[in-house]
Amino acid sequence: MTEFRYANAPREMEAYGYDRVVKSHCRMCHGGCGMLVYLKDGRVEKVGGDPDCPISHGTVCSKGLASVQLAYHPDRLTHPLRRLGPKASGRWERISWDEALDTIAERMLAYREEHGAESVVLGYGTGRENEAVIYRFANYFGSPNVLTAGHFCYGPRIATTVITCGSNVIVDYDNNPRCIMVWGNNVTISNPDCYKGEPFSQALNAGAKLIVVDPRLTRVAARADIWLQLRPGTDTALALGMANVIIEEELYDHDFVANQVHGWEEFKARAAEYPLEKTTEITWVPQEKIRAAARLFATTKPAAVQWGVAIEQQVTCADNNRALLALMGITGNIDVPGGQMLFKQPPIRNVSQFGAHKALPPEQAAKRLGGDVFRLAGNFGIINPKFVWDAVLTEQPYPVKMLFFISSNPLMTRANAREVYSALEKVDFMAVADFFVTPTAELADIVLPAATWLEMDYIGDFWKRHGWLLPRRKVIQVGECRSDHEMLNDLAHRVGMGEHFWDDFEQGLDWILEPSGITFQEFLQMDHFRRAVTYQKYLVKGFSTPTRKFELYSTKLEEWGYDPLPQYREPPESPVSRPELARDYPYVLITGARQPGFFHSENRQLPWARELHPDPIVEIHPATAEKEGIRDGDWVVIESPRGRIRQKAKLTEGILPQVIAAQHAWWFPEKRDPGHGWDESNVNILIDNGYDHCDPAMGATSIRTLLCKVSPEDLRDRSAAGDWTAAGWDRPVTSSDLGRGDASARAGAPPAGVHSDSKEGE
Ligand SMILES: Nc1nc2c(c(=O)[nH]1)N[C@H]1C(S)=C(S)[C@@H](COP(=O)(O)OP(=O)(O)OC[C@H]3O[C@@H](n4cnc5c(=O)[nH]c(N)nc54)[C@H](O)[C@@H]3O)O[C@H]1N2
Ligand SMILES: Nc1nc2c(c(=O)[nH]1)N[C@H]1C(S)=C(S)[C@@H](COP(=O)(O)OP(=O)(O)OC[C@H]3O[C@@H](n4cnc5c(=O)[nH]c(N)nc54)[C@H](O)[C@@H]3O)O[C@H]1N2
Ligand code: SF4
Ligand SMILES: [Mo]
Repeated sequence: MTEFRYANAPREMEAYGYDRVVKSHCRMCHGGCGMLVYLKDGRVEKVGGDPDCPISHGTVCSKGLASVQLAYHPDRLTHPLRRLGPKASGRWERISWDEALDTIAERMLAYREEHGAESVVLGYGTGRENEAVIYRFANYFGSPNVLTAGHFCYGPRIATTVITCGSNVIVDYDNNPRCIMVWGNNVTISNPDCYKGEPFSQALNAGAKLIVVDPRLTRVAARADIWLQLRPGTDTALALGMANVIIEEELYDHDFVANQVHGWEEFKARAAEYPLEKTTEITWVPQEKIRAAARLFATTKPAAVQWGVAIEQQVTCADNNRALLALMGITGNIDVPGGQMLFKQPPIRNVSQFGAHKALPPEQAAKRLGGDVFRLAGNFGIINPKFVWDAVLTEQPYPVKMLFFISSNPLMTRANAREVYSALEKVDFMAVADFFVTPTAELADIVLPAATWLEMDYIGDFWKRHGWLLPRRKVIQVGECRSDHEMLNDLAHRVGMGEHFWDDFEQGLDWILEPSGITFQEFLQMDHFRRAVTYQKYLVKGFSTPTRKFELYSTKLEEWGYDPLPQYREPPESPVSRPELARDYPYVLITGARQPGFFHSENRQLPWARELHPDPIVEIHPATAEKEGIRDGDWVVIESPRGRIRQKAKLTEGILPQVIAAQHAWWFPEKRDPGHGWDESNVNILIDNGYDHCDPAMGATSIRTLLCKVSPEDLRDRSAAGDWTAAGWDRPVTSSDLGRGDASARAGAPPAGVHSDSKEGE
């Protein structure tokens, strides 16, 4: 195994008695940060940032630092389990890998035989670099149904960029944008997808102007030249209002518009529907601020939009994306240095080739759940989860008999959690691969122990659009844990698909790298690599779209029966669209803003992460709190027409009085009953997942804008609510609840380095 020399490593090894320092690549989130892993007596003692990493430059976040606490957590699954009692009884027995995989294989084959391959649904949540192997498995098996978070996360950015300009657009931080417009993103906390907070912060330090579009005063918003505190869910209107200013004031890039775009006149007419007065009325952002932001963005070159998931989790998901793409395009910032890059993949087999999408027979692809309803999503193989729950619960349009979740906790992370519970409870057979027995896994028949990034060899970041590849190196083995790649490779042989897989998964990694002429073993000798970056490729070949132009007017959306131009639509549940409901539920609820330390439902068991956030927090404006009789730190009840949950109030002037922001994915691993408090503070209980609450093209569920009310928790009321467990109710979580003694003693002290999120104090 390659061991690396970084300036301080030998000194640290000597001073602290480490045996080895190994360079690897973190994956406590979507990945991206180079890590140095310090080992002693075969155990990982600590991890720290790798200063040579071209993406993170030595910085790491609080989740990355807690990797060791995850790997050696006393509650971790270390061998496969089979459920003994009824679902959620918490009774399990240890079984061997052979027994577990044989049982899963037997069930898969039987369901395929009886109900068709489509009755077996594989699922994952957010991107964890196992997607390609999961798709490969499903495609060769013949199931068109891979359930992901892609309907409302990142999938929309991929789908809309592909139809508009051929590929996802990435901010070119290497060439210092002079103006950055952060839209629905909190990059220094979330470090998502292709981005880390560090290069963004460096661009600001180098003098970039900053515009932030966010209903909450984030730390990034606090640094902004202009902060547009919009009404949640009104992004398309705001973007079109800005486009209108840019067009009216002739601030657009005349050359790009004349030569590269399709549908300029139509787009101009659409933008003209959003004069400032109307835009302000819809968005609640003052006219002069919209005008100032439009001018700043259009006149500072190069400029880029750093967009986030908030724009996707709305009914105007696709139109939000397309309106922002229009702003990037008409200001001439596409594929220019310091603007919005269209990167080229390194010469390897990419995720789509590895995923073997062509192997799925067309008659099976045609059976994809909801593929003909949300047609933009359907064309990218993306499913809205409700179709799966419906197919389990009603057997329409056909029965789904088996769910196999590999890295997902849908009970905590999908809208209408009570419906999710019913589906997981009813489904004939369910397997889950995870690090812990989560509330979702408690409903499974078989649970498989997954390996963390410290326990696997892999090609880091190979799905991303920034073009870098970094080796991930296996340094430890914990129990019988196996990577998702290895377990699926093994399972593939057991369901008769061995010819499309490998004797050993390392051969699969060789196959990915083959076009570049190196093997995985040779890759392990390298730090990283990337294809040379080139700009303005469209000047030679045009854009990879049907018209070869940058499509302001989408010919694909038109073909699929949608409005080819972005258009604002009022959220289905807002004070404007539902004034009567708003009398009882007067506040606009946004959910899910990312927290340092946690990754969705993950890390609640890790002491370093939980210490940052012991309790679920809901942000409320002081004036609203006063009106509702709520004090800072009170437990409050948040209610929507679907149900109620409890979180702890944090009063802040950084939010509008009409808006409430609740955290998502909260469960309580320290509660030892099999429910682990999944329905106490789970904001997804409040959220409607009906098809009318989804984007018509992408199927994105509106989870950022709904109506709610808040009130102080009535203690008598609480004991009457039978569905809330009482264990651990009033006392703060303690380290012994989390099994801390064991894990943190082994984890050692945090290493030096910039913790891009842990300073935020949000
Ligand atoms: N209300 C609301 N809900 C949301 C959001 C929101 O903003 N608001 N955000 C949504 C978004 S954007 C997303 S992407 C989804 C995420 O949804 P999920 O991906 O389902 O969320 P996680 O809680 O991260 O669940 C992942 C599970 O996989 C396990 N795991 C982690 N890594 C691995 C691995 O390598 N292998 C295996 N086998 N298991 C692993 C973890 O222990 C965890 O239990 O949540 C969505 N839910
Ligand atoms: N620490 C941590 N990091 C994460 C994750 C995590 O769970 N924890 N999850 C990962 C995943 S899967 C994803 S998708 C990314 C997401 O990362 P981001 O895109 O940064 O997403 P959020 O922090 O959820 O939301 C960003 C901002 O959008 C604002 N917002 C809410 N509603 C609206 C709206 O209607 N319009 C606008 N313009 N803004 C709005 C919120 O106030 C918030 O500050 O983070 C990834 N990284
Ligand atoms: S942002 Fe944090 S969790 Fe994500 S790769 Fe970097 S250190 Fe790891
Ligand atoms: Mo996500």
